Amino acid sequence: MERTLVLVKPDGVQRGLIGEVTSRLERRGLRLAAAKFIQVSNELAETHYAIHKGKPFYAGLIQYITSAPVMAMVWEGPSAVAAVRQTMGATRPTEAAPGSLRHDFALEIGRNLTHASDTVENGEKEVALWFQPGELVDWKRETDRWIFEK
Ligand code: IDP
Ligand code: MG
Repeated sequence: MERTLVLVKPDGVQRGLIGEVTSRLERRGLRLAAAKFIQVSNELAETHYAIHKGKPFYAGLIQYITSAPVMAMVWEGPSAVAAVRQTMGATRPTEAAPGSLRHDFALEIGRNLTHASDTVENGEKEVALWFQPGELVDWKRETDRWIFEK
């Protein structure tokens, strides 16, 4: 089953949108596999965003993600990576599809509410970076067979 890392970033937490994000992923049919509410260290922020090191927005991005707690979650399901990215919307909120979270709740790229893994490979890496294996819950949901074809 495909897994993806989702973060409700500090702006989403401060604005009381943890429930909104979680609710949209639940109602889409994705299955929660892990969750924790944490203050992100500089070290974790820098490892997570290593790919953006050297870009003009990098320092601000590290400041942003460490400025208040985040809600970190692992969601799973068929095509979970693509499905979650679609529910979040494009990185720049003014380009996000109407109905997506970033369209409905954000205006600026530097305050775009959420993180979601962008590829299956990065999903696996990010889940391993943010969660210990024992923190992932392996479970069957009563509704799985009505949402997952196989
Ligand atoms: P993603 O979060 O949609 O995967 P990425 O391109 O991986 O987008 O960028 C990571 C995060 O860095 C974005 O979500 C956003 O918060 C921030 N970011 C990206 N580009 C800019 C920018 O041009 N200015 C400010 N922040 C940016
Ligand atoms: Mg990204």
